[in-house]
Amino acid sequence: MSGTRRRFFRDAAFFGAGFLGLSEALRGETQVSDPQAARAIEQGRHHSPYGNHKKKEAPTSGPDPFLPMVTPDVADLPHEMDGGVKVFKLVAEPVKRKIAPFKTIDAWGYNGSCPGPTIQVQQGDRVRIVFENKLPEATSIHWHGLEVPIEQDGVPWISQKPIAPGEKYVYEFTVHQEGTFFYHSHGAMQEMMGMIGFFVAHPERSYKPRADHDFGMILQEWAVLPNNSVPNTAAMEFNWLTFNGVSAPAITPMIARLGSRVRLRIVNMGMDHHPIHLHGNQFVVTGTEGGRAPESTWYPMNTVLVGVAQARVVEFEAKYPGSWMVHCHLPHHMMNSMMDLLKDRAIETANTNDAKALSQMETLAKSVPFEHVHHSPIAANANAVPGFPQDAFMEMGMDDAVAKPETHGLPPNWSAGMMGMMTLIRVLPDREYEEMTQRIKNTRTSEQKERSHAS
Ligand SMILES: [Cu+2]
Repeated sequence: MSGTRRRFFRDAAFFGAGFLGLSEALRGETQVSDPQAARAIEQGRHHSPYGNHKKKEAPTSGPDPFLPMVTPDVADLPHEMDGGVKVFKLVAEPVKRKIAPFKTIDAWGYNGSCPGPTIQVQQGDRVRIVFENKLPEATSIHWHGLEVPIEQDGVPWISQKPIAPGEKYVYEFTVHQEGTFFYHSHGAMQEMMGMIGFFVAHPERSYKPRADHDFGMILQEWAVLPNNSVPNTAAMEFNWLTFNGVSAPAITPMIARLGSRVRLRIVNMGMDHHPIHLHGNQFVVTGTEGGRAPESTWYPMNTVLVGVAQARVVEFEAKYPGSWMVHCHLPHHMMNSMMDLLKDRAIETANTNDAKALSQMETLAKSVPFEHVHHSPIAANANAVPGFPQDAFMEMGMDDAVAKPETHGLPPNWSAGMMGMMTLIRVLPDREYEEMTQRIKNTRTSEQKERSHAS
């Protein structure tokens, strides 16, 4: 038994049982090789608001196959099997995250990613997360929404000792729920440095109706001063808003087939609440951070408020072709920080003529790695109108800088209309959908080849 393992058992015993007064029978049972036995041990320890709905008769067949969720711009965390246990390796570490073509921040995340890689399991799975702390300070992981034994809850000093820099720690539990959960550091400042990732538990028996596409989005806010790369985690005002760690227009659009049913899982890990709006369609909320909602509670809407620490799962029938916006509707969350381009300069748009402002913009544009596309037309007397300009100088077209297979075929200067928490769900008819998925596959394959050549 390694030192880490020994320490784990000692701590689990101290915090999980002795400290909290749990019965002897539960102590030290967190690591078992037989998932069935583990499940039996944990049964009866969880209470659901709907009653003891998890007590089910012996399964006659295995769990239904499930459709994995896609997290745009974030990878899945792979796992290995140890007997019947799914084993994941998660490393907390500093991460450089390019949130816009001209802005890279020093965030903290997991396995080189911020947000951390997506963990996908199935209801009933026994899961082990071998965790390593490569941060310069102590941390722990909380499994948000999951009903796990107290010694797995990841709260420093309450349910475990903080995990010191360089230390490993093993979490292990049975996932008896289904739904959209997430993992995060239980330190408030670390949360605001980006330490969160999806933990999706697919149901043992498929949801009805079945979805054909399943996408996940994590909402985050950042306060990063111009010429700076480190987020100010004490700030209450945010100048960068991201989906899955990227700001529009750099966010990868979602691709769906016309006529399909689309599921969108949205998780908020920030300081603000975000009303997430879908254009051109109505959706229903089919789940929360607590799991699937009964169909009798579904009603049509197109804007769902995702509060801090909440998850909202929405579904809709993609029956209209087009590139439909999915965005936060808070006006200040539909912007990027222009200040990063201006640095210590100011554009004198409010009290000067268009020509001067334009020449300033062009000078600025030369200093950043994309071409500034001419802004939308303005009236000849624009400067005589009180309040001008509002959006006239906001838009920054950067189609080439953010081009990827998923943006293929969008109209020229599409990127000028997108900033902040904003992305597209592109609903494509069969043939275009097939072409698009092939294009994506080809690009990813050649990227993989390039990577393996380089390493
Ligand atoms: Cu918002």
